[in-house]
Amino acid sequence: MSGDTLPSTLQATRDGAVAILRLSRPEKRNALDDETVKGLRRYFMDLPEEIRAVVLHGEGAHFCAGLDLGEVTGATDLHRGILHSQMWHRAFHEIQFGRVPVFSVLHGAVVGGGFELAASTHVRIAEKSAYYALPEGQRGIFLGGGGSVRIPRLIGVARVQDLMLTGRTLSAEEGQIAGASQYLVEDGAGLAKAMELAKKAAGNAAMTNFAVINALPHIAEANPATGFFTESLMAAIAETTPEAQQRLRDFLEKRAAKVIHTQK
Ligand code: 1HE
Repeated sequence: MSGDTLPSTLQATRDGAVAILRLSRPEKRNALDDETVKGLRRYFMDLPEEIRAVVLHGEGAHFCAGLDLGEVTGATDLHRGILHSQMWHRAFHEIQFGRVPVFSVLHGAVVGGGFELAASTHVRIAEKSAYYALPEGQRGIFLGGGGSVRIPRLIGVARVQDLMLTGRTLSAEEGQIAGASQYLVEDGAGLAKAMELAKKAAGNAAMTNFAVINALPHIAEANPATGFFTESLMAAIAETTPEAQQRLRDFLEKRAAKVIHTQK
C-alpha cells in the first residue's frame, strides 16, 4: 500500500511480493498509540493484490513496548475503554485473518501489547535479545489487544498467569521452548531470516496460504466432527483450483522440487 495514508510511526517498503512494515517510533520504544494501531489496520486491509507475504519488525533496540500508556492515563469512561480495546482487536484481526502470512521479527522488549501484536502474526522469528513480559499487572490494567485469547494458545494459561501475576520475563530461549516463537536466531539476523521465510511462503499457492491462515485456526478450535467436515470442504476447494492442478502435474512430471530435509 502507499505509505501516504500511514502514520509516521509505520514505515512501509517492499521487496518483490513481500511487503515490509517497520514499527518506527524508537524514541518511545515503538509503543503503540491509537494512530499506529489504526494505521496497522488500514495497512493490512489495503495490501495490494501482488503482495503475498508481510514481514513486521521494529526500529531501534526493541520490537515494541506495548500500549502507549499515555493513551489510557486518565481513562474513566467504561464504554470508551471497551471501544478502545475493540479497536485493537479489529486491527490485529486484520493481521491474523488477512489474506497473506505475516512474519514478525522480535528483538529486545516484546512487551504487553507488543506481545499481543506478535501473537497475531503467523510466524515469529526471535533474536536472542528478545524478551517477553506482560507488565499489565504492575500497571493496574489488563490485556486488551486480544492477548488473553491468543497468547495462552501459544504458551499456555499457566505461563500467562505467571507473567502477569509476578512480573516475570521470559528470555528468547525460554520463549522459544514455551512456543512464543517458532525460530530463534542470532542478534541482527532476524530480518534476513524473516525475509527468507516470507519469500518461501509467498511462493505457495494463494489458496493454500488462505486456508492455512483462515481455515486452519477455525478447524483447530472446532469440535472434531465440525473440524473434519470443514477440512474436507477446504481440501476439495484447494485441490480443484487450476493452480493446485498445475502444481500436482509439475511434481508428477518431475518439474517440481522434492521435499528436502535440512537441519536448521
Ligand atoms: C513509553 C512506553 C509505553 C516506553 N508507553 N511511553 N508497557 C509497559 O509497561 C512497558 C513500559 N516500558 C518499559 O518498561 C521500558 O520503556 C522498556 C523496557 C520497553 C525499554 O526501556 P528503555 O530504558 O530502553 O527506555 P525508556 O527510557 O524506559 O523509554 C524511552 C521513552 O519511551 C520514555 O519516554 P521519555 O519521554 O522519558 O523519553 C518512556 O516513557 C517511553 N515509553 N514504553 C508510553 N509503553 C491493548 S492493552 C495492552 C496493555 C499493555 O501493553 S501494558 C504494557 C505497557
